[in-house]
Amino acid sequence: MKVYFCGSIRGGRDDVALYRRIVEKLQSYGTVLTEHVSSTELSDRGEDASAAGDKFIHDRDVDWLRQSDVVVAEVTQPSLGVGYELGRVVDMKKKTLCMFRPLSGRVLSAMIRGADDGDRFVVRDYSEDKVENVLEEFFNMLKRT
Ligand code: 6IA
Repeated sequence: MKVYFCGSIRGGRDDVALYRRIVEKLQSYGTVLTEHVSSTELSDRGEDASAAGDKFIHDRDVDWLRQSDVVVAEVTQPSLGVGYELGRVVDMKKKTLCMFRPLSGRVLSAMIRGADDGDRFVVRDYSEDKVENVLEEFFNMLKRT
């Protein structure tokens, strides 16, 4: 199974330790195409991108999105890139889990919360200590469908 993980990069790297935990858990279910999103070496300036270029990153990521079987996004830290990826994914009709932490004090964008259709695109509120449980529930549900 190919899993595409979305998390904020230039939107801010506050949650990178949590992204790391999510990616580690996801690796027990399949290949994570976007492991670099959880890299602590990648800063919010994205300097490392200069060699590759933004067009390369965009085109490669959209291609990976197309190839993926499942998409998991941590959406607490607002990110234009993550929002864009989720919009594309809705059109691709992929199974998608968006994970949001209300304890952050933020309120999730209506365009993400409102896209929940209870089937293909689901939004789950969770707290940091439950991150592995949320992923287990989602992948167990996938096995049943
Ligand atoms: O707007 P943001 O930068 O917060 O968008 C983050 C989202 O866009 C992530 O879920 C990624 O999938 C994607 N994305 C944004 N920037 C990059 C990137 N930068 N590399 C890969 N995916 C990205 C440079 C990385 C470097 C190792 C070449």
